[in-house]
Amino acid sequence: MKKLALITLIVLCNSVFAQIAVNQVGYLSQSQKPVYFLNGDESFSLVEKTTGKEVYSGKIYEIKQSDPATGQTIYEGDFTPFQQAGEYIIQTPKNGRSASFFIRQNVYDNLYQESLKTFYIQRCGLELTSEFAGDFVHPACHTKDAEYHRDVQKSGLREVSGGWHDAGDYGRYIVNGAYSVAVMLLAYEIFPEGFQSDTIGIPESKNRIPDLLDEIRYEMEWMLKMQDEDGGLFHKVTEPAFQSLDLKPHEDKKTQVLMIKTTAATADFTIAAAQAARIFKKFDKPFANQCKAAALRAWYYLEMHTENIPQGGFQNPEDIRTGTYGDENDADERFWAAVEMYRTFKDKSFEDSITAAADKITLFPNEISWCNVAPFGVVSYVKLAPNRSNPQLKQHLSKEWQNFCEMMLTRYQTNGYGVLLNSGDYRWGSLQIDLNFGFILLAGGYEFTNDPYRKAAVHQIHFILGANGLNLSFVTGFGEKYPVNVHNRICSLTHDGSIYPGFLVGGPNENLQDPLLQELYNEKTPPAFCYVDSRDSYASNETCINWNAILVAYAGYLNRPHQ
Ligand code: 9MR
Ligand code: ZN
Repeated sequence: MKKLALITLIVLCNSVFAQIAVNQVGYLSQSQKPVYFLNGDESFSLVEKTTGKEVYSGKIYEIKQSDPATGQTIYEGDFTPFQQAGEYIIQTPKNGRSASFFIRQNVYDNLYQESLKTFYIQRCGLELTSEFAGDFVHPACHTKDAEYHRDVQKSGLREVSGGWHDAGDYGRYIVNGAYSVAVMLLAYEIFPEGFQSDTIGIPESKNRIPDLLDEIRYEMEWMLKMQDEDGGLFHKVTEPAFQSLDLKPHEDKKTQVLMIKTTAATADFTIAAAQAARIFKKFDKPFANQCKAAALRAWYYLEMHTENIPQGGFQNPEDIRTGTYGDENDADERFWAAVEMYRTFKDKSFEDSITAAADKITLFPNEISWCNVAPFGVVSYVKLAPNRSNPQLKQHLSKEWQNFCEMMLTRYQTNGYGVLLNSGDYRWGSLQIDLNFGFILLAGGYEFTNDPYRKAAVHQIHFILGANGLNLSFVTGFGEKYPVNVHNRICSLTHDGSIYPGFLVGGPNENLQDPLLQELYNEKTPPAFCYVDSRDSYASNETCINWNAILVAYAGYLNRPHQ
């Protein structure tokens, strides 16, 4: 009860600008510029922050009564026509003032750098130095050889150091690691101009290879070690059970355990390795070839094991209690894998596998995430497969994709704050689900040359950075109000438990899957409010590599020059 009172107090203290929701980082000069209010008023003023001078004023409209996700009645204004670079706030008599924000070109350049840099901060098996990691310096962690779990039926130890810590825990999971790589590589292929920075401040910066690819390579090298001789991938390597939140990475001396090979992990790896084989060719031929050979071996493993192994997806045996990333259905991963194999090897047999896999799956499921990846495969095939590809297949996939985009456009037009999540979609990692929807819509905006798609998609960054019912930017260090008590063990490295900037948190989770959420909320809580900025809320306030992967994809896109 005491905890509850304290948290309420924190929420109240923070609510100086609780009546006006804006993108607290800011808006690109040419972009749409929405603002939301909780009280009706005639008009709003856009005011220069330093001088207090009104530079623009606009009308306020009621747009949404009893929005299902928030229960709020929401009013909207828009200042799109105003493009002058500067720092501003918005105010109205009844709503008070908003958080301050910028309007300028490249307003998300820092967001791109830092959101990508978080992957360096998550690196395992390497000493992080103050030059690059600031307060997050630590000696190399988790470098001891890992033990095979008895289910693997192999003896001895295996050297599998490297890669990124998955999330707030120190586990490393192939499904999620490969998926994160794959999402970022797809974004890089579609919008290469946005991802060229070679100066984000990692050890490989200024080596004339985009830092995105350097960072991805760090994960790829680890994943290559996780591939067995028969081509299959060990599902994960983790400590047996999650340990204290205060355990620093290098102080975790427990031997980590390697779990059985799974087809889901192998399919996800196939996707990433096939992409890497193409993309790294221009920078490092031997490495690209290594990825190519690994992709082929992984693919053969999948051909030899056409059923989902283990049946029903990976589950922990009794003695292991870390994350599962168990996928009930690996057909969508196999589908995307076939697409990437086809694009890399250009062999018709892979295209036949795409067609066969496409028939078995829902191409556009209700959730796009690590266990539902088909839409990325669709985008990759339709946009990037060679011209001579199967026209019927292309047409079929395009049609489904466009239907999805139409559905998303309707959501944008009807949901409060223009979010693509419906009430009911606020699951674990909800914000990333929103960005995934948005990214597929964004790419659709180019495929179908439809401007409204792009606008609705870009709008999601406003939602993530503060234009939402909580008036909160969900990215650490960005905006006036953002999460400060995230669930991530690396916070134990700082004296005040603070976190590096650029991490996207999981976000509101209406399934209340941790004890703190259960204590604070119940089934009557509006879905979008099932969130708490506490390190104990792993189900709403953790960070995770795949959530940041789609943030990097977005920020890179928005960071393209000349827009
Ligand atoms: O992101 C995962 C989410 O979709 C699941 O519902 C949840 C519970 O199984 O697990 C999430 O992934 C966690 C992983 O299992 C372990 N590392 C932290 C991940 C983020 O919370
Ligand atoms: Zn580590």
